[in-house]
Amino acid sequence: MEISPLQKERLQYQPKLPGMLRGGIANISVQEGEETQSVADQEKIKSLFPLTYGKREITFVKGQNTAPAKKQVVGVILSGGQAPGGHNVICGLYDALKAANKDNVLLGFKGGPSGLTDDKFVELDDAFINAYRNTGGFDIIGSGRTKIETPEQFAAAEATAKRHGLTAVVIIGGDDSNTNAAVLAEYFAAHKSGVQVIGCPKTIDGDLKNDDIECSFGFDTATKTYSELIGNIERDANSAKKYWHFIKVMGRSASHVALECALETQPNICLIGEEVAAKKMSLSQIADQIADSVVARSKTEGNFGVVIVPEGIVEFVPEFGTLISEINELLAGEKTAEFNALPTWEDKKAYIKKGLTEASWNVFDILPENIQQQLFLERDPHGNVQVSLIESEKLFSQMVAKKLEERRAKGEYNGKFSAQHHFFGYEGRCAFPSNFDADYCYSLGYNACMLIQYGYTGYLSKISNLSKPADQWVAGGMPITKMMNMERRNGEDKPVIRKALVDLDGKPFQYFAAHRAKWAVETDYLYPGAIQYYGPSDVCDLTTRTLALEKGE
Ligand code: FBP
Repeated sequence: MEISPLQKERLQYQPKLPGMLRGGIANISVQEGEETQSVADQEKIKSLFPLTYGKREITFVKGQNTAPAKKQVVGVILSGGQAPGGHNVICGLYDALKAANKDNVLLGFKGGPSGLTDDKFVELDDAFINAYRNTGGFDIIGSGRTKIETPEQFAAAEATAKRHGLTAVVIIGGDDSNTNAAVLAEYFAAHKSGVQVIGCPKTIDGDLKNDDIECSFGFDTATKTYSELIGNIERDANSAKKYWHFIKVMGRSASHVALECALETQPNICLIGEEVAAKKMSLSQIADQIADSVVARSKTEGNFGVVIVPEGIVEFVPEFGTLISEINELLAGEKTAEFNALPTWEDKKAYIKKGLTEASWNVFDILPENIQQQLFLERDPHGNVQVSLIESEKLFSQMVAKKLEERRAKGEYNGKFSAQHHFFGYEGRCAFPSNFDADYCYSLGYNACMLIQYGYTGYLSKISNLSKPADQWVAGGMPITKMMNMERRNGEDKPVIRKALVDLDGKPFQYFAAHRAKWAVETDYLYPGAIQYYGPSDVCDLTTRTLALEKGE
């Protein structure tokens, strides 16, 4: 297969490991720390995870490896959305397994968790692995969003494990997938199947983080990719001075991606969903905030600007949330068919008006018609509105246009407003991992092997001190149950890893809040440029602004 010159070079890149993992497998010793407890709902979580709850924190140190010599047959799964660096987790895991014992085996289960239940696998060897080093994507074995949750699925996973003599499974995934890893670990422990389960923290959304996990992998590369593009658009906007660009960025619920891109590019406006919710802002207030910037800039800088909109924004707008749940109620069960059978959009609107409260109808009524219709397009298997399909970048630009015409009529605005729309999501999920993600991911995989060797289960591979150079990184493990609490999901209380939303008191948001008034009016754009893989370390190994600010740097 033909490969690009950059890919050829990247295949040769040797990822950096934390200092304590650099002396070879024989020289990695373990230190156990404090016993742990879950972040909340301790009694409940303990009762649900009697065998894996409360285990100790783990740190690896330089020293004599005392792990029992045992042949390992490990299965690895990529779960959920792609994130740059996933291949390197597998490469790090493979290299450590082979360094420990060349007879160790690594099986890649294909297409996500269903690969384990359906026993679809490939045995990974040097030739296979070498073609994927430091590359983006999850195509090495594919990914999927199947959740292992029914008794039949657990039994099928156990049968696969028995068939191959698996000693461990490594699940590379986000909060839901690692919640699943904890449940699977407990299941295997209860069935005395001898299979350990280790998780690795993945998601470009950056919402799998807490006191122990400083960031999920992929966030660094994805936000750098989006920021490069946003910077390029800013420069184009500042050159032509004729467009307002509305840019939606991925991040299903939390706004970490939008915030990081704003810190890297200093746009005129960046909406943060968590702030919208905290201040209970309405759609109209948000549109006014953007219109204020448009009006002010039209008088000084010109009729151009850049607005970043997080993908999950509308869910954070309280009145919109209420509208969506009323629509979900209104069309529950058979009522969807009744609604779909109505011949015209006008008939449908009349049906909706009858079924909504007055407050929600008023919100619905001010939406542009294309957005109104998007609310009734595709629905998920539970019959809910798929909020991520709503083109919120267009929603806000259309609302702003309306606001500006009102202001023009009052003599408050005399500019020209022309909008361009963009959505940056998939283009960032499979980029060549930045040096940071390449190093971090390789270390996560290598470290997962150490956790397996030392017999741990229900742990998340943990690499910390990430804002420092890699030789100062700290390798270890954290029981997944420590990160869990009880939450209501689909009408039931479920144990889940707590999702990290943007902390409005945290330093990244505070920095943004302290500067945004100036950015809204002036042209203070920052142009980060493309990810650099070769060159000075202060460019190539740079971490995110979010991580640096969180660490007080
Ligand atoms: P994960 O949480 O599985 O990492 O996926 C995150 C994400 O990339 C979101 O940013 C986005 O909303 C979603 O996946 C898109 O999912 P899909 O690939 O199924 O369209």
